[in-house]
Amino acid sequence: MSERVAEGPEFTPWPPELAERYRARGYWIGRPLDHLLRERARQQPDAVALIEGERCCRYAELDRRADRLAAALAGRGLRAGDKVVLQLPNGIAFFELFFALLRLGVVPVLALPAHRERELAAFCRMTGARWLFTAERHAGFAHRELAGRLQAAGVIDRVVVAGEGGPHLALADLDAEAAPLPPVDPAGMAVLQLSGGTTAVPKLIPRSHEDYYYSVRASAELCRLSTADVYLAVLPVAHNFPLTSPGVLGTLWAGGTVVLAPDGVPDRAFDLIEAHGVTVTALVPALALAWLQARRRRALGGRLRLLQVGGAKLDPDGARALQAAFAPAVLQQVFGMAEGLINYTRLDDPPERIAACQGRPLSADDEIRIVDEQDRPVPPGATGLLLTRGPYTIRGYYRAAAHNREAFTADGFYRTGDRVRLTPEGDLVVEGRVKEQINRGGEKIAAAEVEAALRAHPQVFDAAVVAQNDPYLGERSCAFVVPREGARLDLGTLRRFMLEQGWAPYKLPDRLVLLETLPTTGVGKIDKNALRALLARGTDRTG
Ligand code: AMP
Ligand code: DBH
Repeated sequence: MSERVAEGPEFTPWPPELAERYRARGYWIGRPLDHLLRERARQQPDAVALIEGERCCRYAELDRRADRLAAALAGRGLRAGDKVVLQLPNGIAFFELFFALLRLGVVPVLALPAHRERELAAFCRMTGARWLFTAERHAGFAHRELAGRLQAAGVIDRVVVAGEGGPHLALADLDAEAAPLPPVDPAGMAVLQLSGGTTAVPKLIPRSHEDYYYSVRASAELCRLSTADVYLAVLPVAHNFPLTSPGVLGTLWAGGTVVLAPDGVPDRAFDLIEAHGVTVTALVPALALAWLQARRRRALGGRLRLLQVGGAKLDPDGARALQAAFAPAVLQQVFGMAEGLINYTRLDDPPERIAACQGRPLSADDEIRIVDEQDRPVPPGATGLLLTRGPYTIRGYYRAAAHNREAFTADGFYRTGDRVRLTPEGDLVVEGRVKEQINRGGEKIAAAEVEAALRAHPQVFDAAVVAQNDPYLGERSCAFVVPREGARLDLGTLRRFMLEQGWAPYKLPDRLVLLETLPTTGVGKIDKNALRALLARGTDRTG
């Protein structure tokens, strides 16, 4: 396995002949991503762009604030090409900073609010980031104190806090006269997205201005977003789905209004849908099922027209129940990845078609191949591994040359690790996965990362983590642990250990099975199929 950190190029460009095609077809328009805000601020300065609680921010205000913030950050030494870590919950501050950084050509790593010192430190180590933009508190967690610890440990130099800064800079105090900035290269990196990952060291996804911009525009067109639309963001906006599919950025491109909610708790979300005339929102299946329960006990007024569900597999029965409960809103299945490719069911597809598949590629130039283990195409309709390349799918992870040789084919197709089949109508159905990952209600967990975290415990001899089916989350994580001689281990101990070690809470195992040895395959690798079979049989000893 390839676990060396920080070797290889930051960004792998597309080959010139493909880049030329993507330009000729109008996908790449040679504009930096912040152009979408600039244009709208010029066309409709007084329209409301963002709403957070009682606060609202108009297009011109957001545009001006981003310029002033960019000037202030430049004044404090941030320069084009620098990397920073952006970790903010859903709110106006996220987008002020997001656009300010884009304008400077500073590349944010889009951390999730759930990330803790382990993840944040890894992002800094991999990118050389010295700045962290974070919240004071969010969802009961003191982010500002965590930032202080990272600073004391020398992981970062500068902290900017949205809220009371305490010993750090407060975002509100960063303000300077807007000044002209050097132009940003549209072919260069705009953001570093996070991969759900399969390796012990997380992988970062470099998205260029023009490829990201294209996926946003094409997604907004596919969903027919207009100035009349109001998008409700309940998933964390750093995530590719609510950010770009078409998400917040697609809504801003179309000149609509975005309502930023701290979470997706059904009653609060339903109130927002009614109060703001929300037309579009995006959920993961687990949250969609919670909304379904809520919908059965309360009415929902308003003008919701599009309910997107993605990030993990939505089963056909769940899809049909959502269609019935939220009619006349149209259900849309979205099967996407931060690496690029996004599949959507179309708004006009018959309801049964929408319920039965995960959509089809966004772009006419998304190339897909469904292959067997030897990369040979499977017969039509058969299940195989999904490979893809196209105008908004990366050609390489950030500084991960060795891993890239495994994750991409020689001709540049990304190995998604998803098992899919193609229906006669040309839709994709997700049938499973070969990558060693747990998809916990849409939150992806790399098994290798958790295994390494567990092996660090002094009483753990060895560990293997697999997914177990869960009626609510889709999957949950189950850790098989071989304790050292005489050790006494239980789930609570290991969960506390991982928290103390600074891991994001969603990565803690949901279940523990203690074994005397881990089963191995003929070549001596841990046999995860045997572990999954053990779970299926239910003959284990659980802690
Ligand atoms: P990431 O690479 O972390 O952005 O996660 C993308 C992965 O999430 C995909 O490769 C799929 O494994 C999974 N995924 C996303 N959307 C869906 C969906 N609608 N149905 C099934 N799996 C999905
Ligand atoms: O799961 C994902 O990563 C995802 C799902 C839907 C995604 O990145 C997207 C849409 O853009």
